[in-house]
Amino acid sequence: MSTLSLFDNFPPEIEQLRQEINHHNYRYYALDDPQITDADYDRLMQRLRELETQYPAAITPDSPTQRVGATPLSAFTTVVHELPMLSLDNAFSDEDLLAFNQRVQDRLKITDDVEYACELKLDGIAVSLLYRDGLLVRGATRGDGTNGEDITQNVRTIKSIPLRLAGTGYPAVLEVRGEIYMPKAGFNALNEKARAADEKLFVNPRNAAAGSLRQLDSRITASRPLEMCAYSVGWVDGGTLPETHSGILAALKTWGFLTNRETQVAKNIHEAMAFYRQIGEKRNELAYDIDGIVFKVNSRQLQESLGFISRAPRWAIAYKFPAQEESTILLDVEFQVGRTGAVTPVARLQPVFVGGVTVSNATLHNRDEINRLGIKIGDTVIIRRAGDVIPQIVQVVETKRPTDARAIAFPEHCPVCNSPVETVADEAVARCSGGLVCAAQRKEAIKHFASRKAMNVEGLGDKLVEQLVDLGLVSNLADIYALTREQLAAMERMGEKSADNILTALENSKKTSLAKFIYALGIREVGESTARNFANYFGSFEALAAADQDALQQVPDVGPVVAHFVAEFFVQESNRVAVAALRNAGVHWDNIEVAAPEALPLKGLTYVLTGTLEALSRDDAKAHLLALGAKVAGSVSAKTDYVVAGPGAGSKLAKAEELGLKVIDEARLLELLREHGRQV
Ligand code: D41
Repeated sequence: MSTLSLFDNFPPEIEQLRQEINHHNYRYYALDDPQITDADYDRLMQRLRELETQYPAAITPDSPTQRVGATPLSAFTTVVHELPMLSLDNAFSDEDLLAFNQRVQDRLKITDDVEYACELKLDGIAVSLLYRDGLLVRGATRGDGTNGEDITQNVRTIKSIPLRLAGTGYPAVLEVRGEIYMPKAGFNALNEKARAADEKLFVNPRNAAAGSLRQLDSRITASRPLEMCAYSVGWVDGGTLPETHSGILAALKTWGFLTNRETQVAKNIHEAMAFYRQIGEKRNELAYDIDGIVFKVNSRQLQESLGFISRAPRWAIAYKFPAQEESTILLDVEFQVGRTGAVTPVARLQPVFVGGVTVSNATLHNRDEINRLGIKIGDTVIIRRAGDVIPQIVQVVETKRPTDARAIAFPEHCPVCNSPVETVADEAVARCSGGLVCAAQRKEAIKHFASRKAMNVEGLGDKLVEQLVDLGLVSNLADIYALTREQLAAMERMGEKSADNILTALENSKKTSLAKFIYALGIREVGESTARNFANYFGSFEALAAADQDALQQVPDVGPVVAHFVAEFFVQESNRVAVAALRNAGVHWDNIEVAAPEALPLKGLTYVLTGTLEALSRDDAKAHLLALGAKVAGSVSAKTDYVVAGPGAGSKLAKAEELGLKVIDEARLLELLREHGRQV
């Protein structure tokens, strides 16, 4: 189908480019080990497109340029699976799993250990891909296992699915089965975009993957971040396959499929159980959602003797993890006021066990979110808690709405200080207009000021700040430096000893750095690293306070929004007064000598810090490097110039060595910093 006849006379570069691109796809997806940059890959694709525009007759359906179809379908046609796609039996406890192993041994009449292939159970959509002579000819959903839908046009757009198999030795007919899923990062980005455009959000990555595959227009599917991971084979003809399941997965990898890299072979059910726990612990850190572990008897011969029972194989089982979604009831909505006055609706829920913890609150973000969900008090709602993120309400079960469900009234006045709540056009957030008149905003401002990364007043925690503000002992930032031993000792759960400790901590906090002081002020959108950039750029507080918006935007990573908030902060008389009061109370720092940015000695160099540093904290090491003009990145890539590796450095160091990057230790870093006049 793809071979050209002898009479065709196209430049050989076309076929060479296709082979080169397919090779890089294989390196990228199957091996997870790219050899070229994305930009170089794009250039190869661009060149191939140019040539194909020049020689349209040379275009073949398996050319890497031909992933997206131009004509939308009017409906999906039905596919009858040649071999039914089976389902999986579930286990919910160690006992269930041991009972499964026992059944396997009993059926096989053995007492020896059974070897299991252990795979992550990806939470996506099961699909079948049919290859004839190495060419992808059909893609279908699992459907009910017997009948699925033909989604060939859509699966072709997924770059981890080879249009033409790589390597050699594949059967003439090969049906590959696997899961199409959307990685968490892609899902979040997709929903972020939908939120900005005021469109309906996807409930979870699985629904997003399903919705993306259900598109009649494959151009939409192509725009969605989907991946496919191969986990078994179906119909096979004209060839043989390895004797074990793990062998089949290895073969699929050589043919260009992405296979899950966490997969392991356990020599018995106990090792399998240990694998379940090990993955359970890092479930949240994985780049994609999983809902359990699938254990498969590794020997295909044993699989065959075990056979299957009503739609599910006797040789496989899915051991589920705790669900990340559960339904519960919305009991009430309360409104919290944050440091910047943002009024955030918080859902009070009937407690429910989800994602491994009991959840009784969830954020509702803002007024738009309430409208978007169409939620009322009394509703049954679906809560999702994926990883360590704040639990979210993702859906309302409208069919379960009680007749006395109440609408949620968004307050027009601040629930704390009664000042009007304002909404800026184009902004989803409603804010209390009370500023520092509002006790809630004052509390949050003081908590932030005292926090570890700001002024670091040890012992001045959230509860204490709340009491001090409620009693009127503290109403602005500088007031904390006027607190007396008696006042502090009289607070709940405080004694004279702790009062003294806090007084000492307050005294110690007065000596700070310019960066920490700027951060401590809690200017909107000015986080730790932005504050550090301001400090290093301006060198003194006076210079920062005097800068206009144009000058502010010269600072690395500062755009018009941040510049606006900073300028606005210094325009307000009350803020200038607050800063003066803090300096009167004795807060001080050393100014920083600023060099012209082009003169910075480490300009243009990117550092990555990994492992433990002993003399410096990682934050301080980073601050020094930034001050010298270097960039400090979180991950190692070809763009990294130096990796600073301390004891315990792991994968980043390995990657650095693989890429042949320069690696230095902490002693060398300290030397370097001193050479450039940093006091360390
Ligand atoms: O990752 C998965 N979701 C997954 C699903 C997996 N890793 N392996 C699977 N293996 C099978 C058998 C054993 C029947 C070949 C599966 C599924 N089935 C499956 N997916 C949807 C229904 C069944």
